[in-house]
Amino acid sequence: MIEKLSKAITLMKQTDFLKDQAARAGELRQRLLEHELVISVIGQFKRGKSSLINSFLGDEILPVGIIPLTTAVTEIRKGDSFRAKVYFSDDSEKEISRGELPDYISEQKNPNNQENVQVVRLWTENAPFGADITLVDTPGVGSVHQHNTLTSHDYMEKSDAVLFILSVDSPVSELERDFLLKARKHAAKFYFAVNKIDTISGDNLEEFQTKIEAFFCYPGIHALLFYRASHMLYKLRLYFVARLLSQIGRFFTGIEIHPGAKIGRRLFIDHGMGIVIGETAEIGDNVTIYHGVTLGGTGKEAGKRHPTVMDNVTIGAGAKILGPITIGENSKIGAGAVVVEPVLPDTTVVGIPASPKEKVPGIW
Ligand SMILES: Nc1nc2c(ncn2[C@@H]2O[C@H](COP(=O)(O)OP(=O)(O)OP(=O)(O)O)[C@@H](O)[C@H]2O)c(=O)[nH]1
Ligand SMILES: [Mg+2]
Repeated sequence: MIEKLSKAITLMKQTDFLKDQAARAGELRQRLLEHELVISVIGQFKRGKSSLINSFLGDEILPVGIIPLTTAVTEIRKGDSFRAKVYFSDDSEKEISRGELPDYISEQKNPNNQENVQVVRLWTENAPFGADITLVDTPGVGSVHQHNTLTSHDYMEKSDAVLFILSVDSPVSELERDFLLKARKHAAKFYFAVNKIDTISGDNLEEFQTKIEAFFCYPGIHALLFYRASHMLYKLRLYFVARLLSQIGRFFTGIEIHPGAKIGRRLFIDHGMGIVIGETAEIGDNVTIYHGVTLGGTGKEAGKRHPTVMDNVTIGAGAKILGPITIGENSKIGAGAVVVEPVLPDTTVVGIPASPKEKVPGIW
């Protein structure tokens, strides 16, 4: 393996445009040579990252607390006995005792990392893994201290595996969602763990699991990830690659979103299968779409051929919205409706062709 990698690096170095890849392959080769595997524990502040590592080590070694706490990265390795060393940004280093650890890695003692700690390395005989593994505790993502998020992001990039910690306090926050979306090109190395399940009842735990499933397992989420990537390529005028990626997304999710479509924030696609969204379709924020929905053309128009769906619209299963018409804000389209005329804001339409329906309390 190492030999093949070395040959590939030599070849890559011969071309200018593969320089980055050659450097990355060089790092990987070094890691393989050193038998080093880096596993980082990352997550929003206060999710219990440091606590989890402590219980893994069976030792209250890392400081934990109720206000955002970890301020600098700690790399933990197996050693014969406890030893810790601080590495500063100016390349100086210092051996410290166990009692001094909080002076460098906790926000209270080292606010905003004013000590300019780059990393603290500690060796402990309690590590239940071999010397070739490094376990990394990182500062919380999204606390008021922005440097913490940046540090976690850096570590996410250089780790071989990321244990992303969630907690039952709140299902998945906007911060976590943003972090994960930005990290999606590293998705293959992510593993998830949920903390603090002792704090809620069985019923609440079930509710939490349902919410989490919706986030991680629904094809709608995956379809949107494919769409965001293909839309970016489309904007770069890489039309063929964009379409190709979109078709791969369709194959895996059963949802076809043309890379040229414009989609706002928090689109929720429930069940997903059989959804088609055309090239010139536009979707606002907080829209919900059920399976079998088409935002299509009639075949008669050129240019803008597909619908515009404004904010907060819900489109029922199997509804077909055809042509360059606008569906006004807060409207609802009944399941199976065929909509060929514009729909006013705050209106519910049903039937074929769809027409406004009186509000029925408890149903809409
Ligand atoms: N009940 C309960 N409390 C927990 C659990 N895990 C962590 N905690 C508590 O949650 C608080 C935060 O824990 P930390 O381990 O400091 O969290 P962190 O993710 O490292 O926080 P930052 O370093 O600030 O990002 C502490 O008061 C812990 O005692 C758990 O599984 N159950
Ligand atoms: Mg911590």
